[in-house]
Amino acid sequence: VLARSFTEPRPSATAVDRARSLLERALGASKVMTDRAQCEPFATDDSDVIAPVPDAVVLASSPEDIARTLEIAQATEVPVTPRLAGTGRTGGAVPLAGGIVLSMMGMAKIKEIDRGERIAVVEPGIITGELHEAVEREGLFYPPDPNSLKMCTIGGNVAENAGGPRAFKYGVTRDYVLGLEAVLMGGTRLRTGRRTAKGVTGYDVTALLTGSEGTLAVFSEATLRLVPKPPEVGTLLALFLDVRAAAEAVAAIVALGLLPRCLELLDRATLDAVRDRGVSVDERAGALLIIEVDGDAHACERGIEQIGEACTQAKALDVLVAQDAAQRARLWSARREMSPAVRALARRKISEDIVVPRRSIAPLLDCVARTSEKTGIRSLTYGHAGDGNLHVNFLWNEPDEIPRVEASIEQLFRDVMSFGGTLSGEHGIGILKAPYLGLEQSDALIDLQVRLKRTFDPKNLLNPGKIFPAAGHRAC
Ligand code: LAC
Ligand code: ZN
Repeated sequence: VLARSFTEPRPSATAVDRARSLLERALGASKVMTDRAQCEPFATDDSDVIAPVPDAVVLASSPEDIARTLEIAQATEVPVTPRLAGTGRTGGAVPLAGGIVLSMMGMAKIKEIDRGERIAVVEPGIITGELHEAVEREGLFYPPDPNSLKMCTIGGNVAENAGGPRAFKYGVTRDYVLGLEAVLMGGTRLRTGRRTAKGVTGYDVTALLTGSEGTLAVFSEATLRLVPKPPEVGTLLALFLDVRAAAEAVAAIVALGLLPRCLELLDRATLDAVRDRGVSVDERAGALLIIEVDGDAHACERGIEQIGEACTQAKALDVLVAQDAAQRARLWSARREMSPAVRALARRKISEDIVVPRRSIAPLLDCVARTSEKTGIRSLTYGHAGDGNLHVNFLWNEPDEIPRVEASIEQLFRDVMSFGGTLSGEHGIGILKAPYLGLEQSDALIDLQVRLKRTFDPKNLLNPGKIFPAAGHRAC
């Protein structure tokens, strides 16, 4: 009841019946679920958005299954929503119009790891953390590391252009997608991109599809760029009196041209939540940075030294260096405890993923504090400070607080815009941010994207209701 529900126009009962029987005939009954109880888990994802229960769930195990499903969806005019692990934060995988959910979780193979060319060819359902382990066994490295990496999949990461702590040094998913095998509405299969180190042929359709949030095409395969595995990793934890001091340290580290692979910030409220979970953090600390460097032993040592120096100059209360892997794991415990710690604070939370220029981190956090004071909605912030990418979380308990949560979110986005920032650094727009797209993008730019969407999906059947603000689809 506390979650927010949204809907899009539903397909007719006749269209649904036709689609179900065509799908069963084309794919076999074992790959098509139509039982309401079986379909119910596919109505939500990690965003807490509640959508209608889909009319059918297709469990694809091949590109042909995807193509047939998209052909039938087009012919019967039944909407279709692609889905993988459902770990998304903005409702990208929820079927706002009911219809068909198309799951690629059954396509989870690593088809190839080419050490010489440093590429991996994978199916969309491979778990990101499993890909990490497989390529690292070969001395290679796939940097994008969303914090849900034990559950989320490469297909979902590509659809959302996911990031993670290591994005500060290494960039996000899009920086590693060389090519895709994609299936279009109607069932056309095509390959985009390349498997060579360089290549500029034609428009960069691979980049367009990456981050298209399941609205343009469905992926059946991805060709990923890998890098050599860094031989050593060093981790530091720096404690500060407040976020202003921590933000100054972030600015100093960036200005010195130091390039740690992670530069993570936790604010006071987040630290308190972590302390509540029994993780001991120096009581004086009102902010904390987790900083990680990688490279050869010499580079790590030098990086740790320089970063430690920069933190001390920025008035760090304490700088701790992990001496071994076990200590390193302990230092990360504060970061890992975060999501359960924050979830325990209230019955509902929403985690935004705004980005501001790094110099605006402290002023933005002042704005957030003022907004919380005004609306009475509790907030806390942590995130990828090196990128200026912050997870501002709003927490609430009762449905009657939702209008004030909405007001807090809108104020946050307006403040972010005033600093020259962006609405989303890694979670996408989905449904939750669609009403605010116009705060950042001009009508002309939104219109261009809507026309692109129409080119790919003229009947608006592929993941309808996402990204673009549409009148009347918002109901709390
Ligand atoms: C994180 C997710 C919320 O960084 O993006 O923890
Ligand atoms: Zn994040």
